[in-house]
Amino acid sequence: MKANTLTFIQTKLKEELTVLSRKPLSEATDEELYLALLTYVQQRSESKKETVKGRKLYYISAEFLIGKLLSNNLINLGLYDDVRAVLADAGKDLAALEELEQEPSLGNGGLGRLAACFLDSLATLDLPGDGIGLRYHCGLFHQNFRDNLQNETPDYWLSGADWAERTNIAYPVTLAGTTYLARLYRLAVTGYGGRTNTLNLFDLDTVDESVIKEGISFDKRNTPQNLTLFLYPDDSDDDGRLLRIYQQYLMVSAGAQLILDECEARGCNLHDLADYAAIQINDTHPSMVIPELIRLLTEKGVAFEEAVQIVTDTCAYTNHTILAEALEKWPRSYLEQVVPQLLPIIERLDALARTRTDDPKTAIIDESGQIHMAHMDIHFTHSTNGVAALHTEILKNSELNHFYRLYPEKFNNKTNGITFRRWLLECNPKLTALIGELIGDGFKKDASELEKLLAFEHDKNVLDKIAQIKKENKLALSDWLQHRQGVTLNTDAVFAIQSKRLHEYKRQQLNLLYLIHQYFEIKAGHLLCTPLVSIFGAKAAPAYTIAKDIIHALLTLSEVVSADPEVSKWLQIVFVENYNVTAAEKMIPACDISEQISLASKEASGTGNMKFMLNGALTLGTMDGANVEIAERVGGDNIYIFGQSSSQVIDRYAKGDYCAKDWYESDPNIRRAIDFLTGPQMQKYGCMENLSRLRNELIGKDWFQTLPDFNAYLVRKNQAIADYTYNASDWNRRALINIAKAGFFSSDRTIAEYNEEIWHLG
Ligand code: 26Q
Repeated sequence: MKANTLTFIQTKLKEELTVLSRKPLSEATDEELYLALLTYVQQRSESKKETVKGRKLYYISAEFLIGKLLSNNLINLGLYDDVRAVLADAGKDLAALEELEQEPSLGNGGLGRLAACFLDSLATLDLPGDGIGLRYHCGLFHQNFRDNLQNETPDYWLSGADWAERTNIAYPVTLAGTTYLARLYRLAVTGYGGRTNTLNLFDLDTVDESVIKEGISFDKRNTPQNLTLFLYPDDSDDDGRLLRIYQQYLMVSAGAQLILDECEARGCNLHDLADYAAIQINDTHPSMVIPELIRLLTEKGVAFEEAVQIVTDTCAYTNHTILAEALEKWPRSYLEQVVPQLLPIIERLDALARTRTDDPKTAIIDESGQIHMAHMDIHFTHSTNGVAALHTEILKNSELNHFYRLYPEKFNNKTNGITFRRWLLECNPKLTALIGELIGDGFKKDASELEKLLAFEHDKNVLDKIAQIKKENKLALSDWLQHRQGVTLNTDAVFAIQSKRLHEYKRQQLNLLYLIHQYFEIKAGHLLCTPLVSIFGAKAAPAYTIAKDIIHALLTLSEVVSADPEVSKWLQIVFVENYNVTAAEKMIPACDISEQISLASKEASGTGNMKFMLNGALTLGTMDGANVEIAERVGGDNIYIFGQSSSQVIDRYAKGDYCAKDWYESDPNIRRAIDFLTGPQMQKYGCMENLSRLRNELIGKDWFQTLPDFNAYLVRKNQAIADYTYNASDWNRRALINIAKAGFFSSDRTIAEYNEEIWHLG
């Protein structure tokens, strides 16, 4: 582009960036330009901050998986195209600058990413809502593969320029008798239109990355140096569990002080706190905010009973899991050691709850002295919500039924959502442009407008364009993978992707058994109708042995397949290393078949399922979590549902009569696939210890009932591949229907529901 064709805005922008980078743009390095853009975005977003008059939300969460911020902020501020043009004019490439940014991986998976999507929607909807969390020095570990095994190394994301600004604000927090200063960092959250809100992240000045030893190990007892060093990937040992309590209390105590400070500065007299603040507790990790706020209020002269009422009116709780083992409960001795100041309050809350019911299942402190965080949340907040319709029903009818009977009015559902700014506009610009040409740009603010795409259901030209964009996105993914891990994809193949944390209930092992089965079929001359590229992205908690064994089996199988020219023509298995938000943004737009194959009743919602659908993939899934609502919206012809229903699964657990061995013995396909795990081909590239442990687990236990769903999965998946092959134009039509029906899954809708029914902001 010639300078004289630059618009006025672009000329101004060029001048400002030149000043900030202190050189003519064409002479500035990419690093200098990145810093200049960071500063420019910070200035622009600052000007969109608003003073708050009414009720303000504090979304408190141990995780905010925000992903890279440069492009996201440029899009939200409406600067993306101009910045790209100005840089291009100077011979610079915005994509190269994006590469320089370290991704802040301050979350494990869905729960953390949801918090990030919610912040985007709050700002976009012009609602007053800030986040409160921790500034981990290392985000979720970096995963790399060696000898087909997962290795973990620290993720030093703070090494470059980062977006969070250090403040002079610090709050005292007493942990195990020692007082620390929790330093506040502020990160601007831009809305698409709307306003700028703040993500408040706390840290200690004394944290020291040099205490990290081999891999991701460190001295877990050196609190001043390690407190915010790592985001916790698991809770597998006692020292780690204690450190987790340290982290949680640092976050909630500093957070509660910040909330009270801000509210008092706005004229709140503490008795009316609930008129100034709404606090959303993201799972049980921030639950100690309840006793901490009561402690602070009573210290400031509010009577205990009133403080309890104020906190109940202010706080609401979101449950993200029905896995009993994931509901946090802490031995009383842990809390006595770390936060003795909370114990008398928790005891009074326990006693108060016992005046409401004598049902021991709802006790906060149980007879063995365990403290149940979720129980405290339900008793002492005014709202408990699940994250998809099925999940909320299961909570009400089984897992939390005792509470539901006590407080039916507190229970409500808020089906999760995703921000379309990141998961469509940013990650799939070509599809975004096509949609804009067809129905205008209204869908960017009002996702329900995507339904207008239905008018093009039979327009061959549009359907061809959708297919063409998918192909280009496959090529882009292949290039990216070639650059990153030396793998080139067969872009003529159908792409099936399963990307999410590695967990047995998510059943990557079911996909594994399918792939082994196909290996045998191809060897026997029963070819697939189209080559299949099966892509995985998943991190396993470092101490989760079976999850790591599943990764090992998939990596080993991938080698077996690629070494066999007969099979590799038809099948390619690719495990993307270090799956994170940045990788997801490349993978999701390239997908044809979205694998959402959790055991029905176990996945609370899932949000990846929504991202894939929005980008035109068809779901292959069980009737679990939000898949149920996706199926409801797109209709049975536009999704591949298989497997046991949640009620069948729940019944089977209740009866306790599932026996994996019976399935292994009676189904030759299942037996052949499981036995292959320890057969000679796998032995050649894999480790017998891992592979036989996995085989034994599948035959001897299979707690998440992979085997009963195996045949249904095989049939449905092959049906999907056949439809993709033999009826391409109909496939593209169904992809369009998925995109058109994705509007409901915008986090703008979710946040509007939270606001109308729980928060009442502004
Ligand atoms: C607990 C104790 C100690 C250490 C770690 C943890 C811990 C950490 C993270 C427990 C749970 C998590 C994360 C849970 C999570 O991501 N849940 C997912 O939440 C999504 C958003 O609601 C849902 O879509 C997914 O279905 C749900 O699995």
